[in-house]
Amino acid sequence: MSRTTARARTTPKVQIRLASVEVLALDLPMITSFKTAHGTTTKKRTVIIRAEDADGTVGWGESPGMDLPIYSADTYDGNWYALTRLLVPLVAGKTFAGPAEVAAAYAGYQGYNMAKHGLECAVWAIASSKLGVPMKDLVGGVKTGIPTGESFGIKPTVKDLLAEIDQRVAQGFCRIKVKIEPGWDLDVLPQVKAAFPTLPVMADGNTGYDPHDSGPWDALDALGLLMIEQPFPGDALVELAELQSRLRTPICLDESALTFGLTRAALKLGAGRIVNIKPARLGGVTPSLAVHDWCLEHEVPVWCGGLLETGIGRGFNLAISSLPGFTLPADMSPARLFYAEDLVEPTFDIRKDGTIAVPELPGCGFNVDERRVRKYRSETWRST
Ligand code: OSB
Ligand code: MG
Repeated sequence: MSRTTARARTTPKVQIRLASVEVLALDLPMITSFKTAHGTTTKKRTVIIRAEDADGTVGWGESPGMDLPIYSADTYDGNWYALTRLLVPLVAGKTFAGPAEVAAAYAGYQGYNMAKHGLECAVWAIASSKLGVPMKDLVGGVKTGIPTGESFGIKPTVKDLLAEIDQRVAQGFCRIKVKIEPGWDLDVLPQVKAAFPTLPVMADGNTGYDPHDSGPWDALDALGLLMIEQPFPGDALVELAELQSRLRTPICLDESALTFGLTRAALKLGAGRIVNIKPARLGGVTPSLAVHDWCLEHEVPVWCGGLLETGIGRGFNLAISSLPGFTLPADMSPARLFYAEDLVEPTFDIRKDGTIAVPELPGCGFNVDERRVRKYRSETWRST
């Protein structure tokens, strides 16, 4: 893999005084449902953070929690609790020398990674706007377009799945990820490979398999998949390492990679050979950069996953994906594929070459449509 090193990154030094922070709970109608081994998402509740500097500069962030603590311990209600009761009260009204200092203020608190991520992003957005430098350049990004794949939920029939893949491939998506669960694997993946023989295909188990069952692994291994993402529960590192040792196909860590330290430990144990960096799961920009840098140094390929973020969250994911270690296609489906309306205007889309442009605007990368944010809001909390 590429041995290019990241463009020199110095933690941006820009004074930030968090004059006020607003936390907004949103109910976003979805136009399609998304089914994984974890369950089905039909309506997305998300938490948006609007931070304002003493000089009036505004920064936006997103904490994309789930309704239930199945993907990780992070939930929508937990995000709300952590942001309004723990994190924002700790930093509001205070002055910091840069975004990393804000993250350091609550580093002693365990968990609440997605809440931490949204707040850190809002502060990075302020730093980016004050400096007039896009996020991509602040984090040392080098790419201008991110090759993007599509993640396909579990469908009623294989025929439905194949028809949907066909559509997406025509739109430019350059890799497909098929969600699997026991009973939706060996009848599905061979047909997908046969129908799209030259397209990179991967499977995502979302922790849905019991490590003590024999599983579909040997048959899936013979298909030449790009990778198999998180077949076993997040903490089943020993079992993941045993499986990886007998497969040719790389295992990719998602639910296991909860912090920088745990990700490193899992890789050293051989529990996987690829990391899905989801900045929200890892707890922010700072830990995501740490995982990226370590993986680049140790030649572990990484790629950027998603949590069905709106354009606000996707803007940061795109900026982080522009780092040189991100050598595999991202899960970065345009918000128009699952939301009636995005929260940014214009929204982003895939280009004919299968990439999404890395935003060049300072802040979250896109123009936030504040009217829409308020239209979908169910609750607001303000620091002052
Ligand atoms: O495992 O990657 C996952 C969405 C919710 C929870 C877990 C996952 C996903 C996705 C979505 O696959 C990908 C996206 O945001 O486009
Ligand atoms: Mg996954």
